[in-house]
Amino acid sequence: MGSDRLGREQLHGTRMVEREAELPSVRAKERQERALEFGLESAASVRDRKIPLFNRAAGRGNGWTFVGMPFQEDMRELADQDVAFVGAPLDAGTTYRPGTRFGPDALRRISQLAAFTYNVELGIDLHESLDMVDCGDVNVMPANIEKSFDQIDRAVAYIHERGIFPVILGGDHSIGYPDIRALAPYVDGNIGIIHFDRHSDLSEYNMDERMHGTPFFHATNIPNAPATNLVQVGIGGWTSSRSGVQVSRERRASVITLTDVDRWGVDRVAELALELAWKDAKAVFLSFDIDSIDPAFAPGTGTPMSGGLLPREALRMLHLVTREGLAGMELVEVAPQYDISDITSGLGVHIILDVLATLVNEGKLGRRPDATVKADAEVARVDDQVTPAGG
Ligand SMILES: [Mn+2]
Repeated sequence: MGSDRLGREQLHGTRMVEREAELPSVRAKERQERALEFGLESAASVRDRKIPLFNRAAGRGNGWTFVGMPFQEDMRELADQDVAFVGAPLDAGTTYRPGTRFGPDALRRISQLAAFTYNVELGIDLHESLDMVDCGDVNVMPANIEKSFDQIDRAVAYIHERGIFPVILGGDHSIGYPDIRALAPYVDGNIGIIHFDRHSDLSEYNMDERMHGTPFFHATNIPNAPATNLVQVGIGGWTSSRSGVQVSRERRASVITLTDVDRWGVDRVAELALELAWKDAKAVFLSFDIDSIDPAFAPGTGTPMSGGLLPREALRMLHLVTREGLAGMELVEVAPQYDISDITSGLGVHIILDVLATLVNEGKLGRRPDATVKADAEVARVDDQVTPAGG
């Protein structure tokens, strides 16, 4: 053995591993403390208490926020806004093709197309009528669906607690359960659910877990979210599970199929959906699965099923079923890997903005366009009085 004998100590790797001990971690600690302060404490089930509830490091869609609204970095200051967008980048609940963890980013990115927030047909400029912020993403646990539910529940409840309308950007449909669990304590009475989907999502478990075919089984176990106020629109095709349909029958949920839409027409089924969801209820939540739309228009999703709603039908229905107001909404199952030219995420954004516009136009959220005009006129008149005439 000569002096050129190679030992562990000669390895570059050994020297670099040793050097790690000498590297400072001042900035990393500062960043972590700031993230925890601004992002709030996680749910009790999360062991690592250094993980904040809201992800402050990422979740801004590579710099984009939803329709370019301000990023609410310090969540302690969330107080009197009208709308809070929040991402739930989860795909642990997908049973077939994953990818919805990238849904929030895809929605935010393509939402820049709509960043003018103006719609000529609806006669509305959302930016003028609503104070909106993007809260970034909830820190979900990719390998633990129940901890992820606790995180989403806590984050969405934080938004409800402040009387702010949450728009949850999914994520697979398993998040429907924590989204409703978060709302339930803030409603003094029953909650109706309007659920657009090709799948009934009413099974108790998929593969022994509460995956994306199960949210409404567990949501309708919540005492003030009875299944009799659950209206499911668009259910059909070859992937609906029999166990979910059995639950729908036993619990007397209402199922509106595409055959119903064709036979009775969009307006009449929408009227009925509205009536059933609101029957003896105090609030209604909208759960919109993008796969309720025909895959020709929404291919970017894990479990597409042909024969779905046309975008125009869905948008028309949404205008009708949301006009009595909503307590919150989720847009789920956008999986950008399977998308083409961002058409699915783009449609998701369109749906969200149309719902917000309807709520504004019906006087259920923010400032109505005519109220904005009146308020501006009021300000102008006061200005006229206090400003000396001249010029
Ligand atoms: Mn679904």
